[in-house]
Amino acid sequence: MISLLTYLTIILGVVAIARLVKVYELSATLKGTEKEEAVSDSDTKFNARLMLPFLFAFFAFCVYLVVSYKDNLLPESASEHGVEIDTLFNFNLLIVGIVFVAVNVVLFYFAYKYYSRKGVYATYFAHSTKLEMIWTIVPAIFLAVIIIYGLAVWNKITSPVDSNKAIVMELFAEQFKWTARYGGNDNVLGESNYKLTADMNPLAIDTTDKHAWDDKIVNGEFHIPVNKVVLMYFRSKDVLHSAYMPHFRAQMNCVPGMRTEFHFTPTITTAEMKEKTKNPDFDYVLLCNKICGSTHWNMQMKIVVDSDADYKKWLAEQKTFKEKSMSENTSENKVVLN
Ligand SMILES: [Cu+2]
Repeated sequence: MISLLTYLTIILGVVAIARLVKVYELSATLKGTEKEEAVSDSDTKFNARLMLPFLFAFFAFCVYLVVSYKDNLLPESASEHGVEIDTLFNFNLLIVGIVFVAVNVVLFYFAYKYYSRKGVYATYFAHSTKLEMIWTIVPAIFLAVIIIYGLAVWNKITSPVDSNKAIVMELFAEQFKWTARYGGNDNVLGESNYKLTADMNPLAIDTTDKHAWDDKIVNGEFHIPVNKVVLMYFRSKDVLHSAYMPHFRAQMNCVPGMRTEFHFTPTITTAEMKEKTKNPDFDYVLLCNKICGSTHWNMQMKIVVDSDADYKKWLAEQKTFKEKSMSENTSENKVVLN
């Protein structure tokens, strides 16, 4: 019923506007002020002059937006490749910024300078090869630079890493929490398979794989050492999630049924960052960056970047998969480890 009324209102509104235009045209014909005279020369000139203040107001507004929202941009990068990503973004922003300013200045200045005057006509030409060449080749060069530079950075960031030289770990996503798993003493993650998902085995770990037994399983917060390559694998139990670690400029989708990966090197410890930001409450954070359900907004985990010694100490205190399975499972539905 409401939608029918809405349609009727719109249709009647259009009819009313059409009738009003007709009335205006008729009255103009009767007064003999048809066509060009409908907009006087002084009106045109006034509009042309408004273009310049509008241009300045527009740029002033842009500057105001940048200044007032700049604190909401990404915080300082705390990973090796993050610095390169920031440089790449700033380079892109610079090029786009220059074009943005140039185009708008020319747009409004021309509208101001070349307003319609009686007896003055624009030069007409059908084709200019030179002009076509300029506006094809110049943007092509800039786009090529942006794309080649971007690809080079991306290839560097995603190039394979030797897992023997990295801390191997996994982030497991489910509605609505994260679980971290470390390779343990052998630094190898036990095999997993989504088909093994069960109440007593929520991470779907293959309990027959001996590599899994010493894996460390952690909730609430996870630690990583500074200046070491961290090789992360990502899995999901239910729907698409995305592991987002803004300070490390790292984000990777967690896809049900498959395993994704990313590696990075943290460069600033949590303690150093607390000092740098003069914020004693500062913490690195892992967020979910795919809207995955009702409490997606609170799907997060604290990350602590430690010195190597502190990291090892913390990890030694964490329970292994085997210990956890033994202590948490009741006798009748125990995960069988053999
Ligand atoms: Cu999520």
